[in-house]
Amino acid sequence: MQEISIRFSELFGRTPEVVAQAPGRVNLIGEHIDYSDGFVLPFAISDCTVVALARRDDRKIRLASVQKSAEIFEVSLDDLAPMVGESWARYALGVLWVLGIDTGVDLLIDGRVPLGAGLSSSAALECSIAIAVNHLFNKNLSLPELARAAQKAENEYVGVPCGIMDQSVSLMAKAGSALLLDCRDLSSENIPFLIAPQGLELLIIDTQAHHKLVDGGYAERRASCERAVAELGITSLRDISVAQYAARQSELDPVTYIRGFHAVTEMKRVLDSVDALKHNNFARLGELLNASHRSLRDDYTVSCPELNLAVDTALAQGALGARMVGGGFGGSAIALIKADQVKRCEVAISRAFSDAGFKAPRFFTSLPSEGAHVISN
Ligand code: GAF
Repeated sequence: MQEISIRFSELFGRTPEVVAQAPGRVNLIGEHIDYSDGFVLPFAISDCTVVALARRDDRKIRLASVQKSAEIFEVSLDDLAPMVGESWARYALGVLWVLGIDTGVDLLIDGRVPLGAGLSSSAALECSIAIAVNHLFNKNLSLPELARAAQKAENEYVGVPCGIMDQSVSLMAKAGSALLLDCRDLSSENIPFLIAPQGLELLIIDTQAHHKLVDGGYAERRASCERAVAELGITSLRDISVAQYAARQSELDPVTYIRGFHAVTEMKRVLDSVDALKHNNFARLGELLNASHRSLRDDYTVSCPELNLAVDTALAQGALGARMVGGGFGGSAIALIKADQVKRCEVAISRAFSDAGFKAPRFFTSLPSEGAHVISN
C-alpha cells in the first residue's frame, strides 16, 4: 500500500477510494501572456502533490495535509462558499465547490512541490483534486475542462486572478516534452524537450525571495494588458503583431504601452523558441530566454534583485540562457546550462547571494515529467 494510503487509514480509519497526483511546473518561456490569449511553453516538473480521497455517506468534508500533521479541517458541503477555509485548504475546497460533488469526502493531501518557489504548488494541489474527483464521481470532464475548473476555483473561491497556464500544464503535460499551449482555446502540442542528450540541464534556482508586491502587482499588470486591448479596440494582444503594436504607440499611455509591448514580444519569442527546439538550436533558445528576462525585468517590471542576480550570475558562469519564471517579484529563475557546469554555477550563485546579503537560494533540476493522473483506485 502507498504511504499516503497508510496515512489516510491512520487518520480517517478507512482506506481511500482513489489516489491521484499532479505536478508543479516550470515555464520555459511565455511569461505573463496566458491571460492575454497567448501561446506558452511550460513543462511539468517531477515534484507532485498526491491526494487520497474517499466518499462519505453524509455531507461532511474532512480535509487534512501530511505537511500540517494530523490536523483535520472540517466543513459541510452546504457551507462551501468563496473564501471559506484555512488559506491552504481553500485551494482544495474551491475545486470541490466548482466541480460540485453530491456527497461529503475525506481527503488527505501530500504536497511535495516546494512551496513559495514559483513552481505552482497551488495548481498541483488543485489539479490533483480535480483529477481524483473527476474519476471518483464519474464527471467525464476533459483535461481542458478540468483546467478551467481549477482556474475558476483559484479565481473565484481563493480570489487569485491567475491565468490558465499552470493548471493546464499540470493536467496535460507529457514526459519528455514541453507543452505548447494555446491559452485561447487550450489546444496544445507536445514539443520534445530533450536536453540531456545535448549535455544540457535546466537548473531551477529558487531565490527564496517573496516580495509583497506579488498580489497587487500581478493584478495590476493584467489590468494594463486589458486596458491596451480596450484602447486599441482589438480582441486581444494575441491578434496584433509587434510592428502593428509599435505603430500605435501614441494611442496608449507610456506604462500601458510598455506592458503590452512585453506581451506582444513575448508571444513572438514563444513561437521562435518552438522553432529553435524543433531545430535543436539551443544557442538560439538561450538568446530567447535572455530576451524574455530582459523584457520581464525592464518592460513588465516583475523581476526583483534576487532574480536578476541569479540570472546574471548563471550567465556569467556560461549558461546559454537564463530568466525568471512564473509571476515574478520572487520565486524561481531557470538557467539552461551545460551539465558539467551546473555545480560550479550553483556555488557561484550561492556566493553571490551571500555577498549581497540575500537568503541562501535552493537548487533543483527536473526533467519534463508527466501530467496529473490517477495512481490507484
Ligand atoms: C502565475 C499565474 F498563475 C499564471 O497564470 C501565469 O500568469 C504566470 O504567473 C505568469 O506567466 O503563475
